[in-house]
Amino acid sequence: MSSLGEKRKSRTTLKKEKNLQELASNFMTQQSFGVIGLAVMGENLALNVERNGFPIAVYNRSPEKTDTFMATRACGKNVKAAYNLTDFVAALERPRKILIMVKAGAPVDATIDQLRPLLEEGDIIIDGGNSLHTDTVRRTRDLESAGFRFIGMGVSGGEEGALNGPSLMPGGTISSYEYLEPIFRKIAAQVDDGPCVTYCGPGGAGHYVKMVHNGIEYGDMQLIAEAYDLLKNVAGLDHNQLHQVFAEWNTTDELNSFLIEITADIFKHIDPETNQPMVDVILDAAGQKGTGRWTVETALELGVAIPTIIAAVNARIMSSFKKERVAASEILTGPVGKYEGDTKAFVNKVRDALYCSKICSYAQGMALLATASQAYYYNLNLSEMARIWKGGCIIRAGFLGKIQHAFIENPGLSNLLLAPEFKQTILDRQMAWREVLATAAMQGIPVPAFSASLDYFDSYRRDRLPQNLTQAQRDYFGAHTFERVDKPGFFHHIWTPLDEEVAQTSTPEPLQAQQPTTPTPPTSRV
Ligand code: NBP
Repeated sequence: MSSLGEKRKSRTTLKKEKNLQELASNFMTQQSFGVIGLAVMGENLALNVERNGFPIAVYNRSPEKTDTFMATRACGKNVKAAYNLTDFVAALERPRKILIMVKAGAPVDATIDQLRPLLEEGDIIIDGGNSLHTDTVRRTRDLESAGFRFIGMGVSGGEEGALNGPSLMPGGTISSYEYLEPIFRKIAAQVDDGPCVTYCGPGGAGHYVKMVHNGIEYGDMQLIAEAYDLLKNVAGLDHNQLHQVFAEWNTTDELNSFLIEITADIFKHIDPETNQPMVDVILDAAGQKGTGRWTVETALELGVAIPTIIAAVNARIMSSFKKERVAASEILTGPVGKYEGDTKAFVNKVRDALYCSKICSYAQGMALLATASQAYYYNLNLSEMARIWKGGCIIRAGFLGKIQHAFIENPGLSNLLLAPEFKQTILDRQMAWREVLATAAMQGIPVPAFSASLDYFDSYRRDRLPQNLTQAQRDYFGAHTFERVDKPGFFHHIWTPLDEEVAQTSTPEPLQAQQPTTPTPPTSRV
């Protein structure tokens, strides 16, 4: 009896001791990755990292969010919650790897300022939000000069991508990236030729690439919206037919993409309150901020033409004047005639116009990346940029494989429109594209992004544009000088008697009509 009792006792004691050991080891074990910010992106990325075998620690400014996360989605997972940054930092193994997923701007600086005194040399901070690339350059300089490591990383894919595999666009010091690469490669979306992550370049390269990605996303969304407008208001398709057309387009090599797929799905949704198609009860006023506007600003600064993306940002701005537009619609009339053409043929022409416009939009985005790469010494690999956008992100599309291929074939390609497959596609379809725009104009349907794309194509392909007249005007009113088609140098023409008077009284060297002047680049004098 006594030996059985002892056995029983020792078994119970052993179990208790084991539990205590587990508890103690759990307490002592440090987590391999930390996430700050448990909103949509942080929460899902945290779960993605944990699912891929990296125990995580989490912290959010408001403790309620942490409580909810721990009680629901993190329940039973290898996640440690911290309610202050000291505990959060203490929970992480060294060198600490901390992903900040808070609202871009001042909250990122505030978080870094609070973290800094708690960190040690070599610890790595990753800013995964949509930060402005110049902020990333500043933060990299500040943190790396103090012995910390910093990675500015664009993340795309929304809630679902963050959880199941986003497209990751990291930039910063290469050695810091290499340290994190095994984690990034595991959590990124996986496509046929690898995970959707690559080192973009130094400093703000990752956030720059993400910003341009978002600019392209603006362009794609506007082009799809214009196609919808034409199909609905010119071809007269109802929401079921719209669903069918977009679903069919999504099966094609050219248009197969996440955005076309969700567009097809959107038309199936019915508003439970009114029984109307959901899309018809949504207010037609879109916001624009951050990355879309920044893409336009940087393109203007670098002198890169991105008319389709600018048109997309403008279209959102115009849409936001809802009240004013409603009032104007009572006063400013336009064509009211019904479209008399073949509807089926028109739908196919809209598809062609959409694809040609999309090629032009991506040509602009890639040209912007190429110029920024030179200006900021990013050394971007454009085929890799296209590759990492093939999965996980909002602009993921079959067509990105063609762009990847075009830049593999010719890494120095000056414009995507010159790549053989894109050139031929546009040459084959341009008449359909032009017809769609002509119909839109005659029907009074605004198609700013379709038009901007065609203008881009026509401007790019013409050997002579009317800016000879612009140069003449600039020289006329401001003596800005011009270059000639037949000899090098900068010239000024005597356009008016006043010009002549000025030329004669100027000392010591009066400007003569068509005399070469100091070669100042004309663009700097606009
Ligand atoms: P939000 O951009 O909505 O930011 C909310 C988070 O920021 C919360 O955790 C909030 O804490 C925290 N926060 C704020 Br607001 N001010 C703070 C401060 N001063 N100090 C510390 N924390 C602060 O979150 P999100 O939508 O998950 O996006 C995170 C980042 O990822 C953003 O830069 C966003 O642009 C980018 N992004 C978002 C998406 C998307 O689909 N949502 C996609 C790709 C990239 P609290 O709970 O205490 O208020």
